[in-house]
Amino acid sequence: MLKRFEYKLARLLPLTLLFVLFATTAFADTDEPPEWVNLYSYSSTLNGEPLPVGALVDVYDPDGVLCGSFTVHTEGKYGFLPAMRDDDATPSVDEGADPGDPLELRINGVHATALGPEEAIWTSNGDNREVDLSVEYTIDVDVRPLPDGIGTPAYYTLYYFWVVNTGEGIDFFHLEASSGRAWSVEIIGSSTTGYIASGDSVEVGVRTLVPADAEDGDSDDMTLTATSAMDGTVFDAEVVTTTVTMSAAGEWEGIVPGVFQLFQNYPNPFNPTTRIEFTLEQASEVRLEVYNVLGQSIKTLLEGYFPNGSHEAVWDGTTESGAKVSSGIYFYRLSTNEFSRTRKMMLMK
Ligand SMILES: [Ca+2]
Ligand SMILES: [Ca+2]
Repeated sequence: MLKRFEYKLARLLPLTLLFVLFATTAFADTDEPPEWVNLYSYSSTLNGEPLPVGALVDVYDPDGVLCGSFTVHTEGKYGFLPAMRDDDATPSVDEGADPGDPLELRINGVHATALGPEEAIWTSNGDNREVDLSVEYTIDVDVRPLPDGIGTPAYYTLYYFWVVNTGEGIDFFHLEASSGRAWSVEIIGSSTTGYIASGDSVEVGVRTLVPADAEDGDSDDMTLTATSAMDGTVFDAEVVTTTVTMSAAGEWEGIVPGVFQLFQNYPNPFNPTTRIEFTLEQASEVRLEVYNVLGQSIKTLLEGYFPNGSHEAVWDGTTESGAKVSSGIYFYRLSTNEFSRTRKMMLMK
């Protein structure tokens, strides 16, 4: 990490200041300053197009030691990228190349072909070597949504997506969520832009606010789109649908005006725990139970006399005896002496 940090600084500071920095930090215990060879290019490509901004160029010595790193900030170009020399004063640590060593360059983690005009070789300290690079690799990102959800007017419905890099190199993506009915959509818990290594996945939460004037049976199609910054490929998610439900009486499900409100559990679907919130207009006896699809009570989460205000319970997907339940639909029921309301939730393992 220290080296990466120093390489980043190397782009920002004049060489004189850099020299002082190295001399007073990593190399404070020796008299010799570090040595490096600068690599650079005005014309490098990824899949035939100019190297995109955000691409990572790494240089390795023949021992496999990462001895330099550069993030592209001008399309098609990289450098100066200092490739560090091994420090003779630290024989037990290999910091990088020895004079005459061939260097390997990788772009986004994938081996790049060095096209010249000069060879990628560690020559002698302070040399600047122009090495154009070319790399070809497949870029592919899957966006995998969880199943459709059920929304309630004026409440958020939460979804999780997995963005999976199934390509061969590091990708650098942008995320955008959109609603077919222009309902409010927000990406949460994740950056809308970032790097993702080959084979890795990131979890992305998206929440949509169901408008207060939505009607029973209304539905909305929400799409999460990932765009590769490496070649502009657009990867669409399968569409996720929110369907609005209301109680038979025409009141918003879960809201009993003047008595209590029972909110949709969060997150939903969930694994392994979910939170259930409710508010009481006045202090009362309350019982909060979880039921299976057969209508059998499997756990009592809360029972007793509660003051007015907000309360919450957490369900960890276990029964009264502590057994873990299987994936599927469950219900939670909040009851007082006079009223009760039931809501649906989904455990997904
Ligand atoms: Ca050394
Ligand atoms: Ca070495």
